[in-house]
Amino acid sequence: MSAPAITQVTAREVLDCRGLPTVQVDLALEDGTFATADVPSGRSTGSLEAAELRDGGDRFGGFGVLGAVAAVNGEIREALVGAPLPTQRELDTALIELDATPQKSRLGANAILGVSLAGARARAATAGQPLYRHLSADGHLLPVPLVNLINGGRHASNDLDFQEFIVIPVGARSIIEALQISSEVNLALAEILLDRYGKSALNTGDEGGYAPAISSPYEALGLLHEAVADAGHSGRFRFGLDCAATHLYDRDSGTYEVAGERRDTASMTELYLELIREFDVVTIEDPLDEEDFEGFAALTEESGIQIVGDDLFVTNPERLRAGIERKAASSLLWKVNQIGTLSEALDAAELARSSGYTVIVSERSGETEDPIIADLAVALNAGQIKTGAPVRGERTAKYNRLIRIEEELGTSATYPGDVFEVAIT
Ligand code: 2PG
Ligand code: MG
Repeated sequence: MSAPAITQVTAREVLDCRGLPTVQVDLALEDGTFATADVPSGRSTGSLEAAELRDGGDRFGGFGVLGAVAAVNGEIREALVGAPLPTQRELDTALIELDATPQKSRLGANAILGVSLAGARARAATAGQPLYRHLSADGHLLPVPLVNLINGGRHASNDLDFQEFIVIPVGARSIIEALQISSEVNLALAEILLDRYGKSALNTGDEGGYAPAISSPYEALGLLHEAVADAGHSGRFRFGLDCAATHLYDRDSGTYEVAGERRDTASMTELYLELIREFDVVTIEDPLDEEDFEGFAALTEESGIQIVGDDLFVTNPERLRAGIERKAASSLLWKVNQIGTLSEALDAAELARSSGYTVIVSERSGETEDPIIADLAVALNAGQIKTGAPVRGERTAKYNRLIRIEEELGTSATYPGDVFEVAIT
């Protein structure tokens, strides 16, 4: 029996958490199924990401997405309506072929991804299954959250150069407990910040983490350790960074700027090794420039911890393959909108896993309340998710969806705990 026919595909502009427009796609089927999906958007983007179509001009400061909306409501609708809902692979291939550019720049990766994700939800809905179960018969692992409690870089208006200072609740037994203790640490952190720096230190960045007026990564990691201790959870957390270092790199001089100091690659490596030793840092994302495969490989080897490629790999299977060959990093940051279709992103995850790399399912800094990455993380049995601080609707939507999935899975739900144990021995 063939799948029910697509009766309508409709896109519109909606707002993301920064108040910028993004694409929302609805997909309806003849059996009454209705599915919808929102497209997220990054701010510290890799230069090789699939191309978001933005309108330019005056509307929304140039960030309008009416062009991408028109692509869905025009060409894409025409190609899909009336035909049976294709498989995910067929749908994504059709969208890629329709666009026919290497970066999805003609129709827009934002237009294409909205349809790809709405298609995934529609298939799950016609099968009467939650998305995580429809994508994987075996999805049972609740991801350990990499909780971003202090924001810097392009996500905050302070002088911290590194973008994310992360606590990781490895000592919890479930996602609900992981979120409880992470939230308690966040509350303790607020008290320390207020006490030490005053009220303005409680201003927050794009992912809901605090953005105190400090510049030293030592100070930021020190604050996280204090907060964990004050909350009474010493030993239950480990620590991580997303340095987003491409955005700190000066190509001409070959140096990075951190806390007012210029550092070459060797000096950055030294800094990281020191932070790892001193602060139990077990994962570092984008420690170096997105083109420095060699530097990534050297740091991966020398540090022995999880080194994560975000701007380095841009969830692109080809780029990831090149990285794997050169032993650059040991983990893939997995963001579907970096590549623009669910099938290609799943290919990247598969390649990472089969090469012994870990996979961290990730949000973008510009999110809506759509929780789809929670389902994707469980479907992939990824074991790790990065979705900001445990505050603000667009972040808690994902955490709250994980809580619900954990409940649905009942006794088969597994929270893996210290996924970093192996990496650091
Ligand atoms: C990152 C992401 C998400 P952005 O660098 O990992 O945290 O930020 O979406 O701005 O690229
Ligand atoms: Mg990153």
